[in-house]
Amino acid sequence: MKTRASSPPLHVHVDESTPVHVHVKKSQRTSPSKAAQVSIVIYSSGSQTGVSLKLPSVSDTGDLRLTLYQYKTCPFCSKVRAFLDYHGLPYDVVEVNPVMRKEIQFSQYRKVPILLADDGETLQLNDSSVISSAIKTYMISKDKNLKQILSYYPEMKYKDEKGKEVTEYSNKYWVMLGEQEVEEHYPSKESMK
Ligand SMILES: N[C@@H](CCC(=O)N[C@@H](CS)C(=O)NCC(=O)O)C(=O)O
Repeated sequence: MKTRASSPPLHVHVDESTPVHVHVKKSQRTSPSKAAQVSIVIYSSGSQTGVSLKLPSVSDTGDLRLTLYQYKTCPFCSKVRAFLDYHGLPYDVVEVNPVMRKEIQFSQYRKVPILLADDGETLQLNDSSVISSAIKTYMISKDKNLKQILSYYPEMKYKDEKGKEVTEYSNKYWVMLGEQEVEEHYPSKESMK
């Protein structure tokens, strides 16, 4: 189990030419309500130039319990861990044996990463891009549950040129928001990049 939440809020004072590494001590899983918002602020010659990184509070995911099925060395799994860590979301990890793959026997989708997300009902999220886009959408959307959000990423199966069945997901690179949410979170087109 991992959490990157820290308390009190962390401020790092550096000048613009100083590289800085921030290590946040791992601790036991905290309840969402106890999780702190983390912001990293860059100051130049004593004056605040702006917040460079503001992570949403863990409470934005409510009681979502996450379990990541992965191969440690898989780059797509690493991408998902980076996403979850960046957002301070706690998750359990199940290491999948790449030969037997017993740990993902429950799944018809035979690749990793797979994320099981439980917000009262256990849902299976496949594909690193779907995982990041769907969880980000969930964090922003106030009025949709995860099941509704997953319906925006429908599965498509097709055969490639060698006749092998391939599974893909529509909209996987997109955070799926309503107009009002876009205005609130991405006020300029620049900030959507
Ligand atoms: N498009 C997928 C690709 C996932 C993928 O190809 N994962 C590899 C491991 S790095 C896998 O599980 N391959 C099937 C296998 O090992 O049997 C994603 O972004 O998650």
